[in-house]
Amino acid sequence: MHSDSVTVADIPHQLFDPSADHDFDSLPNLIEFKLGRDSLLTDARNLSTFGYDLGVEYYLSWNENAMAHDISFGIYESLDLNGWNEIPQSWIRSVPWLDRIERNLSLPDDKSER
Ligand SMILES: [Ca+2]
Repeated sequence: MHSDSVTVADIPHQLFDPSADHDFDSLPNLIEFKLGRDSLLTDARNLSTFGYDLGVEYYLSWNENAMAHDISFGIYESLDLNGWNEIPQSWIRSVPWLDRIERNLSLPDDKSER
């Protein structure tokens, strides 16, 4: 009998442990799920785009799984790698797509512009 529903038996056992990294790409299953990656495929490249528009702003862009709304994480900044401050979520622009959420953070080159 064929069914379109997914049961626990259909999920590979390697995915049950949120801290496991069975594809050895240094991303635990929980992070892979949040970022919409395949936990069984070594695909840790191109997780995000970081760049700098000369004299304008720094930017960071990444995608998240639209269904992983119960997992959140923060973006932190530091001037000396000792003290860290979380960047307010209000600074992150979110664009919802059908299967993912595109997140974009832009920081002005001159922080006085914030
Ligand atoms: Ca992994």
